[in-house]
Amino acid sequence: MSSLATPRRRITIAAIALSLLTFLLIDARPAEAHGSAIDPPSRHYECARRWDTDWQNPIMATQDPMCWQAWQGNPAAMWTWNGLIQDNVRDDHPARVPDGQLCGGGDPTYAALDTPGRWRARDVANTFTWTMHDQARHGAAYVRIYVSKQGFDPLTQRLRWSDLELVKDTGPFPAEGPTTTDPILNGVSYSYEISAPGRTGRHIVFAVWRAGHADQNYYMCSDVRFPGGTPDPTTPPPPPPGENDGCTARWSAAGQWAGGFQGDVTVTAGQAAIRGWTVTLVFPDGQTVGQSWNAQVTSDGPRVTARNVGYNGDLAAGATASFGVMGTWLGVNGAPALSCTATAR
Ligand SMILES: [Cu+2]
Repeated sequence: MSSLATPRRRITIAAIALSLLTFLLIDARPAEAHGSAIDPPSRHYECARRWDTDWQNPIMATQDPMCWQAWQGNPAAMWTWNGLIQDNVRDDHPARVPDGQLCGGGDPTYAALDTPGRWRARDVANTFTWTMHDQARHGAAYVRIYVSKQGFDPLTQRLRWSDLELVKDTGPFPAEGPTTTDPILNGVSYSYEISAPGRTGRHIVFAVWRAGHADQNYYMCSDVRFPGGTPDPTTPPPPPPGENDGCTARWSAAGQWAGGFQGDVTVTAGQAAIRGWTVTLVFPDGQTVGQSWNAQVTSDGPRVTARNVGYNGDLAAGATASFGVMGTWLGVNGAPALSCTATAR
């Protein structure tokens, strides 16, 4: 009997060690995550929250067309709603985040957030409470909150810096307060009273949050509707062509062994020639990527960004390039979600 007990105990210890490691890995993900505005919600937080597990449901196209075009454009960006950041901006936000790209934080991965249209808007009074969430307890060097000026039309215009009025600058503050019990947020929220007089109808509340631990900057657009103004047209204008039609990316698992895996990605140009590509991979099970080849690869938690290198960015229409990654996994090794953004020739 004891000869059976020993291996069984060994298995039990191994199982406990594995579940502990899995727990640590899973637990590390919220800590690496960051945050955004949650009320009124930023475009990316709202779309992620509403459609996260149902993002291919075609009903979204009519119920929530702006989220639909964002999910269609880049699902990986929506899953990483908490990672819309730019590093090392040195407080020169307009230099990194040009006019027309404010809602996407100047990051092409999030370009769909800049598309004007009928984003779901929260009804607010001219004085309202704005709340953001800090998952990783970064605190802030500052949060600067802006509201668009009267006359700006979020249905038809892309947001520019000159469209905005600064209504709040918090200055530095530490991460403070109780951790929320919400499993997705899992951090601390900060609320501010915002006063935006003289405005009616649809507007955008834009914010820059510079984190307290590093020169790490978050950008976020929340859609609101002040009392008065004209209601939204019932027939929306047709959405402009997608920003991400220039290429597609396909994953193929090339190998898997204890703790490790290798995968190959094939990038295919669309109906026009391109001169560069960026593939975003979001790994569902806490995998991390170590080595890579034929691409410049950077990782931010589960989100891995791969850019072409000098010799494989220029592709004729329909032509392909490929790159590979090697990484580690534990417990479950699900395939990543991929999206591809091209630079036009
Ligand atoms: Cu962070």
